[in-house]
Amino acid sequence: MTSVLILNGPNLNLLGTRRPEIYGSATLADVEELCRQEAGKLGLDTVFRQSNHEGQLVDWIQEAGTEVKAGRCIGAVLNAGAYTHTSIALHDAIEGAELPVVEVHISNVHRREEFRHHSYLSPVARGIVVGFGVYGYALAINGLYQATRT
Ligand code: CA2
Repeated sequence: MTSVLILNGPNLNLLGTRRPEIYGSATLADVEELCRQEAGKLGLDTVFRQSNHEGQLVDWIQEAGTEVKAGRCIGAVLNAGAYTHTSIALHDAIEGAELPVVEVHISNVHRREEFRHHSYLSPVARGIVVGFGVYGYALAINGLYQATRT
């Protein structure tokens, strides 16, 4: 069965425990379930991961590139958290792996602090979903599916 990778970066394990005014009340486990439901409708398996470590995310992106080339995965939905705004390593990993990525942010980063307005990942992403809460993950899975099927 073909899979979709859902990657979550630093502090997203705290979802639903603090800052509900920004991130809502869903936990990361709720997001995983939402992704499973949405991917299931498209006939896709879900691989759902979170790490607070940049290098771990790089490793997963590289592995996903291999899976895509083997036809076992359509690409990744990536909420890289704060690494979005800092990480040339993640930019290079996505580019190097030729991994189809949809960048997702729960909050509308453009309505927030200036330092959240720039993304190192957007130039190498197939698409971007921001500001729709955790429902953005469902939108991103659908967008990735449409963008990669030919
Ligand atoms: O809006 C998003 O999804 C973000 O990627 C979330 C990141 C933030 O650094 C980005 O600028 C935008 C932060 C994730 C941390 O989430 C927390 C959840 C609950 C309590 C504390 C942090």
